[in-house]
Amino acid sequence: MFLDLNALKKAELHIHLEGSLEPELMFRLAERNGIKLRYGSVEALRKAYDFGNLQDFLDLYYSGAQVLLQEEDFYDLTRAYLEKCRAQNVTHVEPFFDPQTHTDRGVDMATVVNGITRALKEANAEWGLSYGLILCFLRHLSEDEAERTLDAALPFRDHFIGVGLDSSEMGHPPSKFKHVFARARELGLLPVAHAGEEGPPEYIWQALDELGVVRVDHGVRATEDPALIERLRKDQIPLTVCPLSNIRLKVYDSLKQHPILDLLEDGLKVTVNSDDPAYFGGYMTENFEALRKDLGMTDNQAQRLAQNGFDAALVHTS
Ligand code: ES4
Ligand code: ZN
Repeated sequence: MFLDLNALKKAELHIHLEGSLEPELMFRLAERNGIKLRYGSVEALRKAYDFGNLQDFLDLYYSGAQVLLQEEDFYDLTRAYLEKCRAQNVTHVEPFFDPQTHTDRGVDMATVVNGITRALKEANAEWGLSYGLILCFLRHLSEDEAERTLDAALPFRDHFIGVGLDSSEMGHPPSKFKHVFARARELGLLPVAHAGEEGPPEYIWQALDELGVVRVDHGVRATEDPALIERLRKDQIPLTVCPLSNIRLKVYDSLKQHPILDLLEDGLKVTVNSDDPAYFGGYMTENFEALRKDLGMTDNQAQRLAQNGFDAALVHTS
């Protein structure tokens, strides 16, 4: 008998809350807020989830997020994701959110943070889920806008454990955000960044050496640079790898080409994550199952990958 991957205790370290917005909830929130969606039905919307690259996806992801307006919307979004975690035995989460996607539409930082935090606190009280929230800066916008976002988040400093960097990678290297990350670190926020998803190994070096990241999101293009692989291995820098995401966004043609198990066997601290589960066809269990089916992941490898998720966590609440 195979190990039950749903029952396996897991931690998720790379999930964008806005990327957990399922079409059904999107339609429900659109109706509640009097917003007309470009797609006529849940089925038509799901059909549009056929992406050629990261930017194709981001266009739909930002458009979908427009239904999020009230504190209750952010609460419902987060609560639905956390219920999924409960069903899949994901007992620790460190989710991202993108405040600029909302504040740039006139939604208050307080509305966003309070809705998300209420759902997280509730899940902790109801079933003991542990968590740490990470605020991401949108890298296609300027560093100055990131600085102002950090300012706006300061009244909520206690609600976050870290800062991240996401959105369109190409042409927006980590070095662009050196100053804002330095200030975040001085505030005691732990730095992470997306790097080496579509971008070159050089962006991973920059995330490490210029932003001081303690964990790299994706990082799979490190395989192109042996010296970088050695650095990640020696320093045990965790990589939050997202297998189904990489296939849906055409980082690899097929999961059979995915390097995650090679990286694991090379001694890197790799973890499995869902990224944007509502858009990429699966949550944590589905990502693990895909690795078993297409890459022949063994039960022992599954257990090591799941344990790495807890080892790589930024907060250790027991
Ligand atoms: C993202 Cl897959 C991915 N990459 C970069 N930024 C993102 N934001 C949401 N999902
Ligand atoms: Zn991501």
